[in-house]
Amino acid sequence: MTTRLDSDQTALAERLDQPMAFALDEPDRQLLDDLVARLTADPDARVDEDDWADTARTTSNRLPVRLRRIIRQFRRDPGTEGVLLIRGLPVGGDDLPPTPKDSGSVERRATPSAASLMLVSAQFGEMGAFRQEKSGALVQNIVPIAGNESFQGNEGSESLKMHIEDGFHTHRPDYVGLLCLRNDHDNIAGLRTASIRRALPLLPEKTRMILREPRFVTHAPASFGAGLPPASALPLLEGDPGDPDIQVDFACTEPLGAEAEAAMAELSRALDEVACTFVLQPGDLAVLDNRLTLHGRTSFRPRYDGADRWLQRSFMYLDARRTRPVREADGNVLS
Ligand SMILES: O=C(O)CCC(=O)C(=O)O
Ligand SMILES: [Fe+2]
Repeated sequence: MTTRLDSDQTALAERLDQPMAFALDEPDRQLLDDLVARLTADPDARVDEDDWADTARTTSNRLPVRLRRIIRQFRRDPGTEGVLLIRGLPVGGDDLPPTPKDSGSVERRATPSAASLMLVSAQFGEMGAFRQEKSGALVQNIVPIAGNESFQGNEGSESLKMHIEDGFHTHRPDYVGLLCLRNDHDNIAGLRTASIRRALPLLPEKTRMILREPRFVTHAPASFGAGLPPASALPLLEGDPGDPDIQVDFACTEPLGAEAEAAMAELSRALDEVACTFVLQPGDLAVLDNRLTLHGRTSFRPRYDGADRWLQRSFMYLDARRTRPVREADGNVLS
């Protein structure tokens, strides 16, 4: 199923089994512009400075009530898709600079898009980033990099396999935010999502049982670099057998033995069958429940001319105490 997000918003929200969606109206938009203007007033402000992040968190309480209400609802029950789509956020408009071209690109400056992303993300949970990935920056640029076309990571442009973000990590984020600043030239790059809530009914009990056993090893993705301890065998499904959490990365998870391999292939087919594809437009923020919903990307053709696809990403945690042992000085960076 492909959803072109320039289609009629009401129809999108009303269709069954569509992600929860929210579009800012004109008064909301004015309020957002005002909050973003405050957070971007100082040209020397840096997103990763504690003071700025603290101000963004406090300011997020002034977001439109309707938006805060749907976020609160999504946190309690992320629906069948595990995706909340928020449309119409300010991302810089005509003043948007060229799409970055450097590997490992992050946004340290308090730009309008970074401010929008941090404001909304702060209502989902506490912000976090990994020291080993994208240098621990809270706002990470997701852009195609010349020479990395076939890379199974966010710098590639060939199709990216479905994955839970940082599935190998004990402290993987609870939510992942992907904010579109600029789409690809051909307007075809699609964010793919698939939730275990929709795929589970397609799996026989025997397969579910195997997926609940520690017969799968998920390695760290290439974006994490080397130097991590070896991964141990874990289940792919955990929690309530009728409504489990999922942890798998089809580029990095290794099944142990033929039975586990067959079960993982069945899981992959079931997820493909229920997958949705979204062609995000500038100002669209997709928030994924990373316990339930995998994501990937269809292929596209970058030109490396400064006008390529550009997303910004954030990671959110529901419980700051859970990650405290790996956050030095109670900061936002996990190591
Ligand atoms: O490019 C995309 O749409 C998603 C890339 C991705 O998986 C990520 O940034 O985590
Ligand atoms: Fe990802």
